[in-house]
Amino acid sequence: METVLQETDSGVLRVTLNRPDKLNAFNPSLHAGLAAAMGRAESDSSIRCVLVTGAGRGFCAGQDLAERNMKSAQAVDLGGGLEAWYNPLIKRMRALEKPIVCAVNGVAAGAGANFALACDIVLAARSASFIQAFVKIGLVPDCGGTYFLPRLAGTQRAMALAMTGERLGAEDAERMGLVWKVFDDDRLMEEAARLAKSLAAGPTRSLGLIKRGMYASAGNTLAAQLDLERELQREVGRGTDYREGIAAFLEKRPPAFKGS
Ligand code: T3D
Repeated sequence: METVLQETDSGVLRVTLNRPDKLNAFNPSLHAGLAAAMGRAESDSSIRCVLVTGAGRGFCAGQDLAERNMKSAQAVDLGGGLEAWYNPLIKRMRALEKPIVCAVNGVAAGAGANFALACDIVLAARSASFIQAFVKIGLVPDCGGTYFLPRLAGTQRAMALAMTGERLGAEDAERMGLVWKVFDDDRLMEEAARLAKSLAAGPTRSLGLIKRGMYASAGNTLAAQLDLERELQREVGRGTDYREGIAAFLEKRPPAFKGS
């Protein structure tokens, strides 16, 4: 069975984590499948948006803990797994200059929660939840959790979520800014597909550079950010989608963006 499913439709690459009996926990096969999907999203210009979700009742329960069953007293190097799999995944997601929509269909725990937060727009089913489960097994948040959480929710909430490992319901996650919108469970995928399709029909270069600008701001001064905006605007201003946007406005018709 494929542990990561890839389907394309109308410029959207839908990526489904597919180990439902293990709540889509990360194992080497799932990591390899995600790396392949990222490679496709990076190299195929017909893909203009990525939509990530999970099969079954969970989104992703983080690291597959059965793979960490210690049989000896020998020390383990968990940094190796982060270096090999998780860190490159998160870096590639943030560097991809195309939108990534995440549809959190159920529980998102540990690395699964932070993998969701690494996406650009996060939607959640009303029954979904987020758990910074790391502390319950004596670990610290990874997959960018210590970066995303304080920035999205503020240090106080980030600290409490990480230190208690408390389950956060979708509506509270929305209130805290971890999630863009919550939908009734039976509407989540329809709404996520609608959003992804509309982004895929958008001005892809502009969306990609919006992403670059927004994510650069965390480490920039206002002056540096203004300089960056000037350069990004210069670049999109040379694009055909900008010309099309202006023409469509003046002709009072919807724009037909080509993504360039
Ligand atoms: O090791 C490194 O590389 C370091 C990096 C670590 C990154 C991390 O992600 S650490 C955090 C790992 N994740 C967790 O600690 C979460 C563990 N799971 C849970 O706490 C619960 O399963 C949930 C709260 C997520 C959901 O609870 P519930 O009651 O809805 O479901 P369940 O019955 O616990 O799970 C259903 C099945 O999925 C069950 O299998 P079974 O008994 O039916 O065969 C369960 O064992 C399995 N499962 C759930 N999470 C994991 C898992 N199997 C392996 N690894 C999991 N993480």
